[in-house]
Amino acid sequence: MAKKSKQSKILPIYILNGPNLNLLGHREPEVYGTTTLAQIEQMCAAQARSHGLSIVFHQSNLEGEIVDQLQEARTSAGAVIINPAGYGHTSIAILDTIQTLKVPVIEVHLSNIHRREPYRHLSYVSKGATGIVMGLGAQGYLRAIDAIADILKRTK
Ligand code: CA2
Repeated sequence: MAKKSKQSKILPIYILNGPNLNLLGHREPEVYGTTTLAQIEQMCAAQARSHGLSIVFHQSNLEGEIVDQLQEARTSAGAVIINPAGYGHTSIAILDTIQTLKVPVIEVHLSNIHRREPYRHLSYVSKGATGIVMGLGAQGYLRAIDAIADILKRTK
């Protein structure tokens, strides 16, 4: 009789992006760079593939939609990367949902929020994050994927 395989399916990394990140590469390149969100998605897919992983990539301007995507991640994601954008500084609802997750969560910001206006220095999301990458531009997403690959390898 064939042995039952113990190999479990590796769930995708959910990469969630908050409000206005759909404008990346088109406005304020001096602050956020010239890479578009579509290019970041492609770069993330390639980086995940290099680690044998896959991604589900979303952007939303709506807080409730991000909460819904995080709730979906509870059962469908192996890890989460989130750039909450402006909601990081305001949304206890997004933090509450992140705190229900049992998988690694990496918060990403393109800019170093501590070098910017004081109202950007607090991120509620950070309280629920496993780790944070900021100030590295679009490369920050790739470093977050590397960190997740490393965490998943060590906790397998
Ligand atoms: O540095 C980051 O990644 C931020 O999360 C970006 C947010 C900002 O509110 C956070 O403080 C830091 C803003 C995203 C808006 O992106 C734009 C892109 C192009 C043009 C205008 C906004």
